[in-house]
Parts: sequence; C-alpha cells; structure tokens
Amino acid sequence: MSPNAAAVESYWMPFTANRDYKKNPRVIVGAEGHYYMTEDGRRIYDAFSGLWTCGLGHCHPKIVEAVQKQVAKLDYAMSFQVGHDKAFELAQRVTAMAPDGLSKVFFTNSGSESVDTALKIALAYHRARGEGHRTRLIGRERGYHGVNFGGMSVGGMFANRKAFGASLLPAVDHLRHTHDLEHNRFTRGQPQWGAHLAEDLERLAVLHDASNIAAVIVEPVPGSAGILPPPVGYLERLREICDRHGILLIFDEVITGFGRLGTPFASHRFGVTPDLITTAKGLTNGVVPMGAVLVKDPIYEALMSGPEQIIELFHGYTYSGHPVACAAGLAALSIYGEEGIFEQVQSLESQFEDAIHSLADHPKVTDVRNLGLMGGVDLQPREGAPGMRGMEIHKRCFWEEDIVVRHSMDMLQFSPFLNSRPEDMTMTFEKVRKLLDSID
Ligand code: PXG
Ligand code: PLP
Repeated sequence: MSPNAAAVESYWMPFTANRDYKKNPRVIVGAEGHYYMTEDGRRIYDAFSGLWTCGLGHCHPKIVEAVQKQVAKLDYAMSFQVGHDKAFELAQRVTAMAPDGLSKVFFTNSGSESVDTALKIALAYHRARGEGHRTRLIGRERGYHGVNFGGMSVGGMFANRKAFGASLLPAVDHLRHTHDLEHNRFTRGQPQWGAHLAEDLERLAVLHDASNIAAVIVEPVPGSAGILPPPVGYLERLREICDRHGILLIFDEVITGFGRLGTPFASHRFGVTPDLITTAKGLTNGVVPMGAVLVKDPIYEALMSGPEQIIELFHGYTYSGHPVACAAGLAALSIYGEEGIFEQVQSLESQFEDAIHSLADHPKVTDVRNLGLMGGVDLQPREGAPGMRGMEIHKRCFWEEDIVVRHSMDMLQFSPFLNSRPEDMTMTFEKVRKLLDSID
C-alpha cells in the first residue's frame, strides 16, 4: 500500500528537497536485480545501484538467504566485552582482501561512523606514541566524509557545512581540490594534468608545522562532490609527503571500496597504500547498514599499551559487528569472488566510458568525468534557477523513462551495477540524452 499523505508528511527525508518531494512522492515498494518496483507495477532501472551501495544488484538471493538464516539464529550479541563468530570471520575475510599491512578492522554502521572512527584512531595513535601535539586534521575541498561532526569538519562541501559554523572541529584545514576545467574538461579516466596539486600539503605542513598534523583524509576518487578522478601521480605524491612528515594517510573508500574501480579497493588500483581505509556501502551490498575501518598493524599495536585490564580505545557502537550485518557482509564478500565481480568491472569500464562520453557533445553538457564504474555529467545550469535542470532530469527519468538517475544540483551521477549488462549502460545515456534534448 502506498503511504498516505500524513505518513509522507511524518517523515523528514535525508538529503532531500522535502517540500518538493512531498508534492508527488516517488515511492519504491520492492526491488529485484537491477530494478526497483513501484506499487503500480512499473519496473524502474536503477542507474545508481542504490546510493553506490548495491553493486551486486538488489535482493541477491545468496545475501537474502544468509540474512534470513542469521536473524533466526543470533539476532544480536552484545558487542562490548563479548564477541560472536561471524564478526571474527568477517574481520578476517575483510583484512584478507585489504592492501598489504592493513590487518586490523573496526566495525561501524555507516560511512560517517567509519570516518569519525578513523579520525579518532589517528589522534589516539599519535598520543599513545608520545606525539599528542599532532592534533590537526587535513581534509580537502570538495571532499565528502559523511555528516557526523568529524567527517563534516574535514569535508569540503560548503552546503553541508554552512549551517554548523563554529561547531565544526577547530584544528582542521583543507587541501585544494583537484578539479580544473581549464586543463581537464571532458577527460576520460584520470587526468594527466595536476599531480603537482598534492604539493598543497607541503604548504599546510609549513603553515601549521608538520609536527602538529595527525592525518590527511581524502577520497581516492571524490564521489558525492563530483566524481573527480585523481590526476596521474597525485595520490603517490600525497603518500610521499605524508611519509616525509610522519602524517597518517586515510583513504575514504566508502564508495571506491569493494570493486567500484575494478579492484577490491582503490588503493590496489592506484598502487598507493594508506594507513587507514574507511569503508561501508559495498561491504554488505547495502543490505544491512555496516561500515568498517581498516587499520595498519603498527597503529593497532601502538594502542595496545598500558594495564591489560583497561580498555585501549574508548570508542565503539552498540551495533559494531552486528550479527545480521556480518552475515550480509560474509555473503557479499563471497559473491565478489565467486561471480568474478572485479573482473566484470574491468571489462565494463571502457564501455561505460564510451557510453557516458556520448553526452560530451550535447550543448547542455559542460563536463563529463569517469573512472571505473563511477561517472559524473555536469549540466549548464538554467539561467536564474540553479539545480532545476538536474532535478527535472531526475524526475522525468523516474516518471517517464522508468530509470533512476541521481542528481546533485546540476550534476548527474552514475553508479552502474558492478555486473551491469552493457546494453543497459547504453540505454541509460540514450534516455538521458533524449530528455536533455526536450527540457529547457
Ligand atoms: N565517505 C564517503 C566517501 C562517502 O561517499 C560517506 C563517507 C558517508 O557514508 P554514510 O553511510 O554515513 O552515508 C559517504 C557516503 C552521492 C551519495 O550521491 C554519496 C554518499 C551517500 C549518499 C549519496 O554521491 N556517500
Ligand atoms: N545515546 C544514548 C543515550 C545511549 O545510551 C547510546 C548507546 O548506548 C548512544 C547514544 C549511542 O548509540 P550507538 O551505540 O547506537 O551509536
């Protein structure tokens, strides 16, 4: 049954233009594979695979079965002071997939919690080593690290920060972002120009004195703020500078983790290993909320000090390592291997690139960017109505073309399934083009 008007009014929707949405709600009642279902029986193709979450498709039978079995066997186990079998198993399986040296994992329930956890571990680590003066955290303009206070503070999206002014963390600074239309407009894959922008970290290391900086956090490929593939050599340079100054490097792989770039983590693809990795989304294929922070062994070891009866890190969530989430995670990890998902992404990447760049010659399109199965298309904003074109494309895709296309202001974002059919990727951009032709 569709929600009634009062029910719709009761729900304050996240990151949604509530008043506009509630005039004509777009409601999903089911999902299967690559499609959502509406109450009136329409099947809607999901060109965003959830919110970058469900790369394996919706309601994957193996995950559904694992979750059903687990919830009937062990619904919840206290996460502090008692553990359960699936959490240990998942920890081992996740670290086995991780880049070399990241051999410990801390479980959370979302990307935002993963980010705040990673920042706290970084601060606690330096303190445990007698470098408690390392308190400053460095993010990057146009970074998105979730919405909790830590992640919001290191994040670089002005709209997410604007209302929270003086309550943002004080000891934070930001690298400049890497997006440069003059040099890199309509680049396919990683831009050649821009590795030197990593030197901005040297500027901040002088300004704040490197010995006061705890960590740098970046998305290897910024997602929410625009799908901005890193210039060739940029991440390598950032790693070198961090090493030179004893600064921890955190990769926020909430989107790029678990195959989006054709490798288990972006770190593998770029050949750059950070000290911590934050993940969520693909860990359980979005089926049960869960996140994880991967940590290099020496960081964990540095914190295993003091009297043994005392907790080493005063941090954790009621639902850390929730049994049902762990069951979903174990099933998802098996599928990545059994179904050759990372190899599928590698073979789909160039078809996706061709399909998304088919929009590059459209007069309303000002830039197209892609890497792995991540893509962004910037539209020329309508005079005097920023965001309106993006919203119209999103709505008309849903109502007229039976496809979900995500927009953020006038940027369209694409997150195809990791096991997409090539013809569906082509269809996606044909439909978008048709609508671009017909809107103002
Ligand atoms: N870090 C990164 C890099 C993310 O992409 C988070 C942290 C926060 O995760 P949670 O689970 O707390 O939402 C994210 C989330 C979009 C979009 O349209 C992206 C996210 C969420 C919703 C929409 O790009 N990323
Ligand atoms: N607020 C109160 C009053 C709590 O008791 C707790 C947890 O016990 C929390 C917040 C934190 O909740 P969670 O562990 O689910 O993040």
